[in-house]
Amino acid sequence: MKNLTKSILIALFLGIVIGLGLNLFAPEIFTPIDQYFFAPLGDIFLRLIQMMVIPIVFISIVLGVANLGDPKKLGRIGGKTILFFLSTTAIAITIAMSLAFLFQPGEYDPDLLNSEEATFEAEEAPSVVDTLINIIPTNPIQAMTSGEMLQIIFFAVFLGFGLAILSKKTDRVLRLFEQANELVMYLIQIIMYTAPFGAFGLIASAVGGAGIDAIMQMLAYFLVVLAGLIIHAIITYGSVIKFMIKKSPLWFFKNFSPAMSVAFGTASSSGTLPVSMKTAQENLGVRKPVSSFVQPLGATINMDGTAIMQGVATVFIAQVSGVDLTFTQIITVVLIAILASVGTAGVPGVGLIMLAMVLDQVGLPVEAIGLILGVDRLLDMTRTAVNITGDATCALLISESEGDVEEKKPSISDEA
Ligand code: DAS
Repeated sequence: MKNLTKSILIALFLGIVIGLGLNLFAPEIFTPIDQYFFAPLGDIFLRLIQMMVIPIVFISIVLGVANLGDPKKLGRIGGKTILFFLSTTAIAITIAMSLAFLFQPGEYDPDLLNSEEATFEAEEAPSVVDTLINIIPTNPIQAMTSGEMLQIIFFAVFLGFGLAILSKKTDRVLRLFEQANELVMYLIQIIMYTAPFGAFGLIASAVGGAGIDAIMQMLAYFLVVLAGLIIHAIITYGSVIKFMIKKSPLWFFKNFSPAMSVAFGTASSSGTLPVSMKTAQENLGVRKPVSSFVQPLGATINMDGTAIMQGVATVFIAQVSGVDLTFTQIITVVLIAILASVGTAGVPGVGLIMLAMVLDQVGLPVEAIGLILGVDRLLDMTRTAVNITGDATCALLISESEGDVEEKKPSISDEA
């Protein structure tokens, strides 16, 4: 897995250079190359890992909950997980809005709102109450075929709970899930060999498609979001790792880097789940039952990186629109952004759908999202890497606090 990061980073670097190079010097041939080479490379890899998401989420949660055994332990882990997710997301959006008020990215080009890009059609985002009720699947098989992550998670927890209580009576079923988990993890290992090719195609297509001018025009906004993401990852997660988990943040980020690079390449927390769970278990020593409960849940409801984009984007769009956000509006943005991330699975671009909901709640022009669309894919890749890092930090913290971390020599010294 260690060499995987290196090969993905090399692939990403080549993709950026070639994508930008074509966009700048040979735009006329970028489109056919993108259509017949970059995009298919990226799509093939994305589809391969997305193929494994439902199996790994369902099997590992059933297994994780069944192995936790004690329902009280499940309740304790669930409570700690939700508390961690909500508090780190609140910190994330506070960092984001503070940076946006400090650096005022929307003040650099006030007539941006009149540009033709400011036209974005908002999609209907689910209300929080509907989201909570809809977590219970009326048809678990249909939930799996339609990829309703929260419903799949609910059913898997329920099934695992039953296995834990019935114990000996259903040990063959448990054994079946254990063998299925081994099989799925092996298949993921094979798929990961294609990651560098997929990452190359995805980044070349994204960078070549956005072009240097879109990035330059939105540079202020782009840099403020990037700063928020980096600060949150290093300060917030770094502090939890150092002062609560008592590990070296460098050790953590080095060992989790294979998953972060896949998340960056795919811009999909759910799609990266198979890799992020495997990396957390094998490289960070997170116990399987905790990893397979916390990380799938986190990939769906915990999106700190997304909350950071939403915080900066809301202030940016308010500034571009000449609107001074009131304190109440700011609190509303924080709460809506936290709640908005609950009901949507971690797939590319979901953050923008939720941003439309946030803007709508505070009366800001939703069509202004069109301004940030050009650079959103690159920011989506970065914020997705932050999203899954928050999930892994939570999983390691809880695994340690439950005293169940597998005693495994980390692949890189933790004295780093
Ligand atoms: N791409 C989403 C994810 O997978 C994040 C986002 O769209 O903001 O986490």
